[in-house]
Amino acid sequence: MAVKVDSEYRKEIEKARRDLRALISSKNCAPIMLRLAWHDAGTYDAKRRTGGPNGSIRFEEEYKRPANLGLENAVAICEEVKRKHPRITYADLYQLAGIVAVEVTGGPEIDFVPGRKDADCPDEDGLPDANQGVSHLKNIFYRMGLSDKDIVALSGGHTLGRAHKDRSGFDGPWTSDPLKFDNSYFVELLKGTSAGLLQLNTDKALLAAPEFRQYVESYAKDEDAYFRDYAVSHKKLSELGFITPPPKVSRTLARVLWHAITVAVVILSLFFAFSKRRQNLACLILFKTCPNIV
Ligand code: TBV
Repeated sequence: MAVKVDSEYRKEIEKARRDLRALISSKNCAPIMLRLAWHDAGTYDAKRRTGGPNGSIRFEEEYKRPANLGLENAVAICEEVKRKHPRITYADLYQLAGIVAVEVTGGPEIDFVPGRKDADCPDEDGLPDANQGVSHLKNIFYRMGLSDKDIVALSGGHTLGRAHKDRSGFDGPWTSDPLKFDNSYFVELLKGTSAGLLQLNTDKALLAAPEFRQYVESYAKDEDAYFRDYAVSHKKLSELGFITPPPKVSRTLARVLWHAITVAVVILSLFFAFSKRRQNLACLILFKTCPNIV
């Protein structure tokens, strides 16, 4: 299910993208915008087909939950953009904000497909708990239909931002440059806590399980590989439960193919009708239908 995306809607999206770039850069709020996009999407349940990126975090009941403390500010910042572009759904707006946050801090470009529908009530709770380890992390992400690779790639989102004592109770950033999106989260994670940077239980879990650790090691070595995988995982996260309309190219292709088939059928039937053995019959039909032709 999706909202109708016409050319006007696409234009509004591009204008909102520009507004978000300027707003996020001037307010230095990329980290909380990325967290907003993640917390709106991260409630998805693939089996029950509930939750997901549906704008439900705009409801007070949802943003006031302990796991979402601080996101009220991000919701308010997005409201400025919503006022200027009221047709854009909250669901699209929050995911666009997350993508722009990654882009303006130097991260990879992430493909954005518009058309998400807004929920009309809050989602059930369902985000992970920072104090738990490997199996909890897996349960939460598998419920969303995401993989071990997605878990590690998305965890690298902690390259941005910091924890706040008055929100989560934790304190400090994961990297030394929390406004730059790079692979330093993985580099720091492998170094351990000696540098005084933050590592939660869920961060450390990525070192404990070999199926996670292989990605941590490869991302720490190769930022390009990290960016490629991150862009894929982030797109998945931003589209959980959202049936994306087929891309424009394939719609055009389908139309061309349809015309080609029609033309082929007409040519073939003409060929059939005028082939030697049926010539008489064909002439007869032609004569009967339009006698003045001969
Ligand atoms: C902040 C932990 C993106 N994440 C953040 C905080 C904590 C966690 C600090 C909140 C605060 O005090 O302000 C405690 N968030 C978690 C944990 C989970 C979680 C343990 C469960 C798995 N985080 C994240 C993903 C993404 C983020 C998948 C984005 C793709 N989170 C994020 C940013 C910030 C936090 C950018 O969860 C900084 C915000 C899987 C700021 O600076 O205000 C990595 C993973 O969901 C843990």
